[in-house]
Amino acid sequence: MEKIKRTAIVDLLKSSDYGKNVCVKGWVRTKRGNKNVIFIAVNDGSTIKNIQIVADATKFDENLLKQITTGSSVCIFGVLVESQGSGQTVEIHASTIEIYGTADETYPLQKKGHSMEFLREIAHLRPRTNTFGAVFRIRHNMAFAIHKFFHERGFFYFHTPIITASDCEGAGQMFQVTTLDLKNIKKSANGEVDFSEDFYGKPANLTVSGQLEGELAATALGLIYTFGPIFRAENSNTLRHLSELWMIEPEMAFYEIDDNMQLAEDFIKYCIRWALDNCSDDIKFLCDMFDKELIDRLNFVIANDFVRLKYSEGIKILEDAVANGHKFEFPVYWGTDLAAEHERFLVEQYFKNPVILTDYPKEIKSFYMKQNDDGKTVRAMDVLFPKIGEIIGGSQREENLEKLKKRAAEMNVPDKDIWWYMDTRRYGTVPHSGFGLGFDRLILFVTGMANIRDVIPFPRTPKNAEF
Ligand code: AMO
Repeated sequence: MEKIKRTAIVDLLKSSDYGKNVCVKGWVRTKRGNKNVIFIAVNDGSTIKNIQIVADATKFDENLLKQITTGSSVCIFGVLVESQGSGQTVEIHASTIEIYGTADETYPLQKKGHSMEFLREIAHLRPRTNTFGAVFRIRHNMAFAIHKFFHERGFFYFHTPIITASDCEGAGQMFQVTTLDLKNIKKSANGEVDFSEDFYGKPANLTVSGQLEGELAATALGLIYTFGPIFRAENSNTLRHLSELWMIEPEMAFYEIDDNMQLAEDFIKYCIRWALDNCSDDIKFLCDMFDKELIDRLNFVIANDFVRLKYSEGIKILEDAVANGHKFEFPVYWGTDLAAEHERFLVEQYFKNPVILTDYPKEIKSFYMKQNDDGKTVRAMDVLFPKIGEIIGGSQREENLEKLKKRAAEMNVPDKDIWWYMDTRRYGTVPHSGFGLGFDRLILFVTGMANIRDVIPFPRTPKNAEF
């Protein structure tokens, strides 16, 4: 007999080929029944839904049936049948059952309703839960939507390096990469480490951003984006910070700040629309389980224009709130870097809408941002989101070589580290802009999860690099 190939459960559940012989492979979620009939719920990860297997208990070996426990893996052949029970349209009446691997009572995912903290301790197994299956399927779909969005608009995916010898982005502390023997470091007479012996012959780090190299590409290919892991060694133990995160950084020649803002808004809305259209089962599950307002919030963001506001106007609103008795933990004044509580006040209480805040004081932003004529502010833009705070940071770039050099010197960025970056301004400089979207924060928003550690398979945070 010709061997029947396995069909994914997502496809079986859509099928109406009643009477067809099919094969399903997956992991047992639950088993119930009596001495005559057994019902087994099997999941193979292709969808949040299980398929129900119905087995005539009298036709199978008792020992085999005993081994079908939660967590065990099975290969089942049977006939696809229209289901009589509620909750599913089809089921499989089993003819043969093979056990690939058993799972005994020590399998940690026996009961329903584990805490998120407990599941983080077993991050190697948590993808087998409904919640994490949903989150990681959505994560995949978001990555796909991102490539699709940029590809459709003529952007090129450009690979920027993960190891870098320059430390000029100033976005956060860096992880050093070295092959030096840490137990036996050679030092010069003045106590400095001799990096000539190190792998690259000089200090090297994991990158905090692909932007600077992205600008090299944009000033050649026009429209590019990067999408990869970046690393920040800040000691931030919050619900929104990772030390290893994924970032998307588009960079566009001939774009000014308004074009940059429009792209950022279109981009986020496209991704959210994609999630609603293509991950509806998973989003509905997360909405029902964790965050009843999730779907409404996603639809709201798509339907409404983001507010565009200058930093100075934002400060004014916050100062007025303080004058009217609103209490913030951190002080509000022109020149301060906004804290999450300030950003969330603007977004969640004042405008009740995503906000793009622009034209920040130059002192709190990077050297490469385009300087405004007022001499005080730069053409920066941060996109602030409900529940998340800052989801995007970006700017129009300073394209004038002399102005850029002056600002780099003021901010102590050594010329020897960025001579290659300066060449973009030296030869055929153009107005250009870009931004960085935190992929994990986007997933946080789209899934409605509360903690960024629960939207990346294996989170890296201070004192935590298990698995
Ligand atoms: P920035 O430093 O603002 O921009 O970062 C861009 C976005 O990345 C996300 N993000 C983080 N997410 C989780 N954990 C972290 N530790 C973390 N740090 C940043 C946020 C943030 O908005 N190259 C510039 C942008 C530019 O001007 O193009 C950059 O790196 O969502």
